[in-house]
Amino acid sequence: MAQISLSRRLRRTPFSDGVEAAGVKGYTVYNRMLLPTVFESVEADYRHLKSHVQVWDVSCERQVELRGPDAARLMQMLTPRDLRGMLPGQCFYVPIVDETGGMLNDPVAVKLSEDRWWISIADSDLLLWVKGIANGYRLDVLVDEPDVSPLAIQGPKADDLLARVFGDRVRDVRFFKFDKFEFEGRELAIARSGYSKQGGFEIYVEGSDIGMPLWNALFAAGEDLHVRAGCPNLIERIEGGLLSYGNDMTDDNTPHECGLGKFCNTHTAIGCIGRDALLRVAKEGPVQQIRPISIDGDAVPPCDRPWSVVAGGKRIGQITSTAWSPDFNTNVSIGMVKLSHWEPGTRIEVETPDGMRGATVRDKFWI
Ligand code: THG
Repeated sequence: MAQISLSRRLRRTPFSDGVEAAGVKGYTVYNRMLLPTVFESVEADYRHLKSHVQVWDVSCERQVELRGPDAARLMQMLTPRDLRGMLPGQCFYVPIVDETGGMLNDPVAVKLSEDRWWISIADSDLLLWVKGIANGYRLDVLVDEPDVSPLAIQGPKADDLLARVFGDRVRDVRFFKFDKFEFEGRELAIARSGYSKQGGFEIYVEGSDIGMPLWNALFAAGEDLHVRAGCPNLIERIEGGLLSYGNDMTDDNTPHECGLGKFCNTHTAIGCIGRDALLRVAKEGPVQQIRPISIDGDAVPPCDRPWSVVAGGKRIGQITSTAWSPDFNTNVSIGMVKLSHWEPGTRIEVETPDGMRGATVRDKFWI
């Protein structure tokens, strides 16, 4: 394989020195930043994630900060999720939509205070959209990208590792809430969240200068817990049904097509820019939707472009993510399927690069 050429445009992270020393074998580019994809092998990393604890450099989950009297108003303009009940110290998974109801991003919103928010973004240029709205509506709010880099601690031993570095109080942080903890004289927000179903935390590392000191402290404290460098794992995230913006959905899809209707309160999300468009489409209901799909046979190749899904000679959808699952002994997949074929148990065919394969629509993801 050809190499990727590094330059200023492809940003390193505060933890890149640690990631390289840990022997990273593969990177992807996410928000114009390096995101590790493999350390030992995708399958070995998966086994380790499910057994021990990993430290993930997810700096590429950049923050869009909203600060000022109109911060809460601006945040509600971006999403059909009703934010009125959200308190400081909470995190919300929020679909972000444009004026047509199309998905622009699927970030985690972090409410620091009434007038200070972070939007922890997936891979799209959300900062530009948010700045455009703030300026176009003449809102009293500052919008920028702060020097904040998330470091995820994921796996069954995540509580034990973080308790050693930040104290036992970290065990009390509840799912999708955060609290502040001190490291080298700095107050850091630590949330119980992360892009795996194995449990764990995300540390919002404020100030690049403490990146490597924190990285080193975690590895020194966790030697006997078998702590390793890791990264979002393709197999585990498909088993868990965690969506990937740009892969599983784009701005052509509504949140309802993505199965994110449970994170929308379109009727009461007054001010949301996509509200009218979403009210129109929600009335009819989506005609295609994301589904877990199991592809028959042995391991299929990586899915680097959508694979057509067919039934009765007609195209009825596409597969956008797939991986061989050792735990479930099948190719776990995420696809978008038309209404006529989305019932659980429906048999379909997938055009893989290796030829046609039978597949089954499932009722739920694997974990
Ligand atoms: N953490 C943070 N920022 C992120 C991600 C993250 N930004 C990029 C990307 N990931 C955004 N996408 C997601 C997708 C899924 C989840 C979070 C961000 C997620 N979903 C849970 C689920 O579906 O089970 C829980 C949702 C809920 O119940 O609220 O965690 O991972 N900081």
